[in-house]
Amino acid sequence: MTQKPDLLVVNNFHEETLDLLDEHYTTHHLWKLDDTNQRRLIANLEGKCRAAATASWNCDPQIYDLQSLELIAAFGVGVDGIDFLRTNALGIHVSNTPDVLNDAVADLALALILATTRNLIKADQFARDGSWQRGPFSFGYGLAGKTLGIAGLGRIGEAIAERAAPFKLNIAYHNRSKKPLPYTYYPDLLSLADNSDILLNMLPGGQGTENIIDARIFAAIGADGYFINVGRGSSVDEEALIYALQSGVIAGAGLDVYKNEPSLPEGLADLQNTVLLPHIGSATVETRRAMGRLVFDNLSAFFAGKPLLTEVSQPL
Ligand code: NAP
Ligand code: 8YV
Repeated sequence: MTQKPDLLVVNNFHEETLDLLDEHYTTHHLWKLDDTNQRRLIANLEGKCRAAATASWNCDPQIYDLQSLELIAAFGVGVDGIDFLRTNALGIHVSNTPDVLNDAVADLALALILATTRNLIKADQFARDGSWQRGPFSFGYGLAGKTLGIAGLGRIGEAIAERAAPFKLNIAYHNRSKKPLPYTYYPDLLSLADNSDILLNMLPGGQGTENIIDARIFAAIGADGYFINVGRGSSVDEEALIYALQSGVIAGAGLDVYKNEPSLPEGLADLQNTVLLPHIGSATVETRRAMGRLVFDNLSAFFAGKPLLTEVSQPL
């Protein structure tokens, strides 16, 4: 019987996928060990372990000490957890899980837009706790004829735009480059915010987008406007967001992502004009399974000496 290849499992990103990896590889679970044993494991794997599997947005930097590492197979599309300065310098390949999660994340984005503009979470509470007996629930805002501005019209952004059109929303977007699509393009984020009733962030995280959504953007969204974030919390100046929500600079916000997950910024949870979700964009049984399968397939391709299915190249 041939020996199963060694695989470093960095964190507990998806139980079902970890079981699959345990079956096919000699797995070494870094996340199960204390600091001393983690360092020991990395040293012991030197020369014999060529691949690691990790969550894409969160990766233990100790793995870069493993000089025999050639592949990081990441679970997730947003690779802001990977240090590309180091992978590029060390010649480590990186794969991620694009496309298989577009539908789930786009569905969630639409759900969040509706929940926020129609105040659905509070309405549910209102019906349950008897408040309804004392009078009707407050009005929400409609979508027909409004403009949804998408910051980051990529794979997921396009899936959101397709879903938004049947709600009679006009679509506008900002990317660094214009696409041959029938949506209104704004070459800068401020103009997009200025011309949107709802601004939705679908940008990747990382240095290029850090704090890009700041007080100026909230002022441009305006007092009748909403901010929705399904991209990354790192793109948002959260202090400015909280101030904008407290002082009526914007009407409300629906958020799936935050800067310091799983913590929320102080004061956010007290605000009634928000819908707050715990980073569940891709969290369906089917999607997480498909993401895990893609991690597995990238590893299989690597160990078979074939090209990776979904390699990320991140020029710096
Ligand atoms: P994608 O296809 O790469 O789309 C990203 C878009 O953003 C591209 O169209 C790109 O266009 C634009 N962009 C990138 N950097 C920019 C910048 N500095 N300024 C302006 N536009 C910029 O990625 P995707 O698959 O749609 O995923 C997008 C992100 O969603 C991920 O990176 C991840 O952070 C987040 N995400 C969140 C969840 C969740 O659970 N909430 C789930 C999955 C993904 P240009 O290159 O033309 O600028
Ligand atoms: C996470 C995501 O990967 O794909 C991304 O970029 O943000 C999510 O799908 C998910 O939370 C699994 O860790």
